[in-house]
Amino acid sequence: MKRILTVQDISCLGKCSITIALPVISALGVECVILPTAVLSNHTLFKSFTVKDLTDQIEPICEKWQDEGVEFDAIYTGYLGSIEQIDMMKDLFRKFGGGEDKLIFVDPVMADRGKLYPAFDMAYARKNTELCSCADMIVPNITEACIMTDTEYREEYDEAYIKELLSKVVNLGARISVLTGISLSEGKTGIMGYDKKKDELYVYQNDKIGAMFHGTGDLFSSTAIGEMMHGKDWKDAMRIAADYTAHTIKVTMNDPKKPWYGVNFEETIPALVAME
Ligand code: PXL
Repeated sequence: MKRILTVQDISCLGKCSITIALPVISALGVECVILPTAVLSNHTLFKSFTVKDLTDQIEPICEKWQDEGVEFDAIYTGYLGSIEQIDMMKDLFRKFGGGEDKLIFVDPVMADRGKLYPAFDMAYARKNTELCSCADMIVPNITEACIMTDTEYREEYDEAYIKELLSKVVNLGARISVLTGISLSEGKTGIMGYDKKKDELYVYQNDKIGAMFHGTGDLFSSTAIGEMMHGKDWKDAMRIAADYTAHTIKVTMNDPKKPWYGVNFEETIPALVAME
């Protein structure tokens, strides 16, 4: 069985980061080891939140794992709490992420819809950009890609704008760069990615469902990495993750009692498992 280490916060309420990664990756039949960066009462898009920072736990936890000689097939980082934690990730990649067959997957979670998340500033964003340069694969959304490449964020854009943005993101250094949440025609949404080593461009679009929910980026990334651990190539993994995320948004919208803060992924996990 493959083993992933995911490093993100625990938002106790809110259906994001670890509370999505752990169930989704486990359901895909992949062991998911967690390294929580902080415990929050709820994610930061609620009107207020508590945070208990766990930075001082990262090194001692990693030391124990080193003593045990544990290895990971992939390291997946998501929402991190601070600049200091980003620096620690570089060390963690060196300790546990070396070797040709290991995948370092960075989702530079920090912004959406043209804005940084409430807990972050530009100094954090610059550090996050550095972390992307240490990864094998990165999956920024348009806002994150714009921030990382000093590009003007646009609500309305064409394919040329996305291609240009992707080429700038590719220059950050990861082998595979994927832009998420891109719409190349009316009523469509999906991804555009590029594998530098294979010189391979991949575009996938499915129907856009007219609603945005929190946590869908985490759902996409967790599904994609879980699928890649099953030996799916990155393009198939992206397509499955995009389809599953869209399906989950659709199902959530049909629920009159849906919570405002996240998607009903619990309801769609059986469909994901059946897609295997
Ligand atoms: O889904 C991204 C995410 C993860 N963790 C926390 C967040 C957010 C988005 O706002 O606030 C704590």
